[in-house]
Amino acid sequence: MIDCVASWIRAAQRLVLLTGAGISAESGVPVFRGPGGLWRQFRPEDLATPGAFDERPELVWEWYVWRRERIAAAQPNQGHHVIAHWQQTRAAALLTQNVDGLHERAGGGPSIELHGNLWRVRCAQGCGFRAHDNHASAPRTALRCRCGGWLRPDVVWFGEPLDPQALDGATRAAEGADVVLVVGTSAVVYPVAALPHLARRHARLVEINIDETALSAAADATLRGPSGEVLAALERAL
Ligand code: BV8
Ligand code: ZN
Repeated sequence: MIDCVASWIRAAQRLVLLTGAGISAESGVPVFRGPGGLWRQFRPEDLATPGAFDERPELVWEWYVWRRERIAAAQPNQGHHVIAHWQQTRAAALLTQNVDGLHERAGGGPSIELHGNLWRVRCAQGCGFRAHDNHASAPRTALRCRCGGWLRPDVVWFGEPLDPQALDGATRAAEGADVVLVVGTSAVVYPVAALPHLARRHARLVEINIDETALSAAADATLRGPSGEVLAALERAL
């Protein structure tokens, strides 16, 4: 199956990759769902919401600081590097749900970060302030904006709309793709989980995952295994 998918990639004019937390797992960054996805007794759905931040901004910041410290200690793995290589050599479009910035650190160039990036902060009161904020261990208390409001991580929480430009760009990429590789996502979070279904009308849809997911039945090919190893094997077969 590796050789077959490699032949589809070789022939692709518009290769699109959609990634989720699984691609960062081999870098030691915990995924959201399944074993290891919990922080203390909280699920991501408990903390990644505007309501949780309004009620307990310090607790939500503690979760993000814990994640930043894990991510700062992590390195992009071979899966990130293969995708970066394809962005540069095959004009591959990268759509990611990940907010860890590891794709960017792998050096492939611009991607669409559909759920934002936890290395950026923005004003929660909406004064428009937004900035990169690279220090991993932000003060244990939540950060204050110059307008007096809270600063929050510049990510999309549950119940919040995605950035319209990002979603529009990702939708056009999916609709125009001839090969879509969906890597390391449980494909349960919408509207991103709908993107592969937009593509499958006319594109080859390939799932790379260690497990069965909500998308598996719709895929033209599923490559079961750790994404870093599978992507490296595909690169060797090209
Ligand atoms: C929206 C950013 C509408 C923050 C995230 C009720 C109320 C409100 C909304 C809803 C509702 N019910 C449903 C919804 C919609 C909701 C949704 O889809 N919920 C789901 C849970 C049912 N969606 C939303 O709320 C979205 N917004 O709908 O707004 C709207 C419109 C207009 C006006 C107002 C509102 C916003 C969704 C974005 C939420 N933010 N994260 C942060 O990260 O801190 S979601 C979170 O899940 C992450 O971004 C993550 O990327 C994303 C998806 O998870 P995965 O990446 O797939 O990770 P997961 O752990 O699930 O899976 C890992 C996979 O990797 C597994 O399959 C595993 O097998 C595999 N794997 C593991 N290791 C490896 C591997 N594969 C390969 N190799 C390995 N080594
Ligand atoms: Zn402000």
